[in-house]
Amino acid sequence: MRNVSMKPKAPHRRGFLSAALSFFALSLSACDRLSSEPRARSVLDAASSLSYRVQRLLLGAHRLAPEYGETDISPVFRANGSTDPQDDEYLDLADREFADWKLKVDGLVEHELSLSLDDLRALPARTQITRHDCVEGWSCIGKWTGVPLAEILSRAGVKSQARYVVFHCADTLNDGSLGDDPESIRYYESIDLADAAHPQTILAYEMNGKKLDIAHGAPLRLRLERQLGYKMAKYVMRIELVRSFAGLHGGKGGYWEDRGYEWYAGI
Ligand SMILES: Nc1nc2c(c(=O)[nH]1)N[C@H]1C(S)=C(S)[C@@H](COP(=O)(O)O)O[C@H]1N2
Ligand SMILES: [Mo]
Repeated sequence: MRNVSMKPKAPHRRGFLSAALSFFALSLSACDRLSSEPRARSVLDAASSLSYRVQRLLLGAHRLAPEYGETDISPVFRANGSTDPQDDEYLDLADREFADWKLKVDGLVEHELSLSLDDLRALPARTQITRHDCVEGWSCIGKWTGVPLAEILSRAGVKSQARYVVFHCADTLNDGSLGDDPESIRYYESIDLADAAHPQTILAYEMNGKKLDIAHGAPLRLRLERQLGYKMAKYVMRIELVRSFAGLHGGKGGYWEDRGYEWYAGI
């Protein structure tokens, strides 16, 4: 499925730089503060800080994931985790083809946002063909189109106290992998501001040239190309800027992190 002789396409650095320069500068300074600040350090220490810090150092915060060509796209892109959410709110939105859906952006921002799919489509878009790696050991190559997260955050205005971006999803994950887990909570994830500012971090509304389908996270899902699949929240409803994710459910920053997976799932 993976064509190893294929050369990654040239990255679109310039577009990103002009679009997100100010936000980028902010996130770099946030990064510096992060490494010197004891409280943030202790959260990182609990969440695999070694691999996080080593990867950041060796690979650089802004290294691009490889991009592929149209012929590399997997004929079938496996869907995983929630693939057909049965939550009432989600079913109502899906019934009307997400015409009433709005992405909320709140928390430590200057301006709260509420964006429809049309609003998102009117923003600058990025298309990327990338390989998705699931922690379970499978990979697929797909083409994703969406809005760079940096575009949204620069419109919301990230307050200086913010350190992380939390994604709140519509689905209660029930794939049987947790047995009879009495906890019925919706999927959630978090990333830092350096990853939020990365050019390949997009909120995708299209997959392989078509409207994103329900199995793969309609109407909007995160693509975070340098980390494993579980970081890439599907069915995103709300984006919250926070100082710390210690108060979010189990305190490890994500649904699977709270069940033992690493917070920084670099590949
Ligand atoms: N909201 C939500 N996002 C999610 C999941 C999920 O169950 N719910 N599963 C994760 C996992 S483990 C993977 S591998 C990818 C799967 O994305 P796909 O269905 O498009 O292959 O979504 C991730 N994001
Ligand atoms: Mo996964």
